[in-house]
Amino acid sequence: MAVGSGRGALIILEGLDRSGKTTQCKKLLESLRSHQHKVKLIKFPDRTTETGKMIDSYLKQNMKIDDRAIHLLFSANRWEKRLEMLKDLEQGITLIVDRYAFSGVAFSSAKKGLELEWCKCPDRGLPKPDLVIFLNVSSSDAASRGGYGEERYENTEFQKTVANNFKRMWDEWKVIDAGGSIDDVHQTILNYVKSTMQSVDDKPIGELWI
Ligand code: NYM
Repeated sequence: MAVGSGRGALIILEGLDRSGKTTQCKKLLESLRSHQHKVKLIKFPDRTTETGKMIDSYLKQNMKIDDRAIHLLFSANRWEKRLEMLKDLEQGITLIVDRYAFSGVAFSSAKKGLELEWCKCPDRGLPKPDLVIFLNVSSSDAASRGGYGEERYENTEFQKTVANNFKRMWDEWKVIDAGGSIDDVHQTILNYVKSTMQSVDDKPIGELWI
């Protein structure tokens, strides 16, 4: 593959908490970098910005925020990165994104009274991913991987509802069995990512859910 031709690809990794997304994002970054691709890793929520600090405080259970208000904050946390993301993509940088609007919708709509369609609205128009990879792990397997239960949402019942919500959106995604070895999962992801990077070329960047 020619390095540096065309725009970058927008690659999203999604999954339940403890599905191995963060490990896989880092391995993907290292692997693409070692082959001289221009690539960046970003993560949502970005806990460093002002909205991100409030989100962090909410997730650590230090602050209560209304369900719809926190949903909008998570969305704002993505919108504030939009211009930077578009600039990077146009400059040929591939973006690997650890969670995106799909997490926003799957987690918020697991709460009573928040409809999936309502939850999608604030993120309509964000840069549209060229590839969404979903790391599929059962909620009980995810729970048995370390560190579970420290933050808001990290309990098996809630994650089951989140998993069902993800399934309502996953028709066009690459769903990968995340129960395999770290290296096998990595290879599968890498193959999908490489073919997506080759295919984006100079195709215009789409808008999500429009
Ligand atoms: N989360 C993440 C949401 O509820 N809405 C969102 O829009 C996003 C991006 O935040 N349990 C949830 C999913 C996770 C938590 O994510 C923090 P992470 O990847 O553990 O930092």
